[in-house]
Amino acid sequence: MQVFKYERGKEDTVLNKAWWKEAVVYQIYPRSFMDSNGDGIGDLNGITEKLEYLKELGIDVIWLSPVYQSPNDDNGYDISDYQAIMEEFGTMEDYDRMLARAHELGIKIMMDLVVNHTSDEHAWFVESRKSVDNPYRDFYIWRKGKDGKEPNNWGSCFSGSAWKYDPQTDMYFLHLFSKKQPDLNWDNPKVRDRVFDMMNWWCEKGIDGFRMDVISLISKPEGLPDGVPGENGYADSGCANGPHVHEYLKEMNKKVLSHYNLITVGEASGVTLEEAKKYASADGSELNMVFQFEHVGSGPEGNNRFGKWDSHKMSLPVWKKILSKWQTGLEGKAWNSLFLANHDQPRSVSWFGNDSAEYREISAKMLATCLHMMQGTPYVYQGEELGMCNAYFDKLEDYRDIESLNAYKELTETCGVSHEEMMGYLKRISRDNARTPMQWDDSANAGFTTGTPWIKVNSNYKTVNAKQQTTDPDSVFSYYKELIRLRHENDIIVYGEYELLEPQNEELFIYTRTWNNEQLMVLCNFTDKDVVIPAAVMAQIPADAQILISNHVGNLEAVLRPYEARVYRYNVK
Ligand code: TEU
Ligand code: CA
Repeated sequence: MQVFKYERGKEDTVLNKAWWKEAVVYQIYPRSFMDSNGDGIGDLNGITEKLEYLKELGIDVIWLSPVYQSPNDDNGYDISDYQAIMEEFGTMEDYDRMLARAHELGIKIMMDLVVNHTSDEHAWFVESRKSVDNPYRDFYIWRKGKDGKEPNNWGSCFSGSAWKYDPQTDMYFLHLFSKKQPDLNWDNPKVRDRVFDMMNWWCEKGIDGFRMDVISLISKPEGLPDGVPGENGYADSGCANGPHVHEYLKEMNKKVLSHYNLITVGEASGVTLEEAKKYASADGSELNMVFQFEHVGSGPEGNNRFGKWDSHKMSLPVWKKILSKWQTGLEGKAWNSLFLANHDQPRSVSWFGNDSAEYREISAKMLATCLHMMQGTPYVYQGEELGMCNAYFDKLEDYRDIESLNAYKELTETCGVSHEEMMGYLKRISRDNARTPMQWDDSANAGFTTGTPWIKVNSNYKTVNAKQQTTDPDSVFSYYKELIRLRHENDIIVYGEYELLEPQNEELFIYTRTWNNEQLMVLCNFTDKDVVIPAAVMAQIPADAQILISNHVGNLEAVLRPYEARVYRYNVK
């Protein structure tokens, strides 16, 4: 296994350095990564086949979306056995082989830990629903109905009520996600112990970390009170950052995490800066870092009538303000994770950049520069390093995602949204945009499968694919490779202090990073026009400054070309 600087016990405590701060993570969504046996579904042997590709890219850690046994109501985020592999993905032997090969190549594996809920087919839930005095009854959250209706007005993240009636015992169980994802009762110490045992089992196997699914939701508010209902009649559960969440994470840290040298990241929708300082405190008592989602939402000006189904785009000043708040707010106190995309978001180049033939590549490189030069641990989502785009499916039948399909039904049937409007939302923000198969080459199905893929391949795979890009020094792939190399070689990119310049500028994102007596000036043009760099900024760049990286050749001194990104490096006193 690759040895990192600052392994456990060898951390540079004075400077607060850690290997996971210096690492770059790559997220794999296994179902869509590589199919090794022609059934149209990506699998573990497919991942093993492609590890060399990731080695070439230079990443340190893979975040593996769930590969556990699952009936796939939510593509593996509904787990029926935490210690078994999903049949479609392979066997535990395949898993062990993948892990061993990754370690040989110096790549670490971070598992997706989905423990806010299980599948309703998990043995615990099968028992739990049998009777009110079953030993597993209190593993889940059961309540009596109120006046023949649900126990409260909480809505599920996947439409409809967050409660499902179970005739067996004439009671309802809570499911913040789909009906097949009942929420675990974290207030029950037995639940916590079973989860911690399972985590220790994976750690003993030699895995290197956990990405914790909706970990901010595990502690439910006392008395499960009604919330303020929205347009569809349901309220937000208000479970984010619940009363005991930090207590439970400290317990997890004590009983599991602190015994191993792990990378840990909590998915924390609804997290505030103050809360993040607790989850990801530099004192190491909970997790290494969290994912916050403020910068990938529709922003304070979005109308939020239908939750995420809103195509408002934040203005650049608002977006910069949010990202900068997280940069400076956590400085020295906690640690950021940096991402623009994942399996729940649209493709970054389609949402934040410009995916037209003319600007796709250069804007993808600009976005990468803007993100990877910040302080935090960067996450690359599969295909992002190729500049893969949204699927833009025209037909509802092409969508697979439970969130998209349920929302289509609810919004068109009960909220008065037209078919056309909803199809527009789906094209922009359906999770399936990120879930089309990885584009390996220009052969049939982009080289992902020899069979029929479980979801359609993006029609642009003949021009956008890994085979073409790995050999092209000017490709988006090669650019990512360079960004990753630079981060590994320059402490300033990892640890430098961040400062935003020109906050009101509507076209340019400009910031500095300062470390010891060096500074980086990061300049990004978010428009398809030439933009003049403000004179005050130019004045700060000394004549002998070097260009560390740029996505444009033949830079003009005081002008940024459409989607140009340029990073200067120079000494400061
Ligand atoms: O997502 C958590 C989450 O908050 C989602 O509801 C998110 O807001 C939504 O997908 C955005 O459209 C995690 C996983 O990342 C997601 O894939 C799962 O479906 C979900 O938890 C349930 O496990
Ligand atoms: Ca397969």
